Amino acid sequence: MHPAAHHLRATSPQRTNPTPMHLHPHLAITHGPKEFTSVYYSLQNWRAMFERFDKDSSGRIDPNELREALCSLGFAVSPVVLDLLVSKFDKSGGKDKAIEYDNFIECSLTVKGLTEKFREKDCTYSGSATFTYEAFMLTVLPLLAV
Ligand SMILES: [Ca+2]
Repeated sequence: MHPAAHHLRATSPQRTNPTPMHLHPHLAITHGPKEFTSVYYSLQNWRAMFERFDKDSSGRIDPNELREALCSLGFAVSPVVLDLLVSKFDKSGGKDKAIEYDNFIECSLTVKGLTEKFREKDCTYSGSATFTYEAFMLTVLPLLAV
């Protein structure tokens, strides 16, 4: 089991927060992905979201399902990035080209964190931003999935 899963299961199952995560852009600045999950999202919310996006009920999120999931969370990624995400978070060794529940949460939070950090530097939403080496490292390192 991934460490993030332990973290999630430690939260109260009664806790609910129906507000979509992209409406809380300020929260990711002070919380890493895992902390964000434990504080603001219950396991039930994630499970419901996973089941909603797992259209074929395969128990895994394939690239098409992931694209729709990320889109509905407010993140439009290119096919190349989508492929990279699936191969990075598919912990089955890459045979299935699909992401299991725990890794889907981690994937979503990583995309959210990275996108919001980028948007801090891309205030006009041009899709382009300038980082110094120092700023880049400080931005990306806390969000790397371990
Ligand atoms: Ca599926």
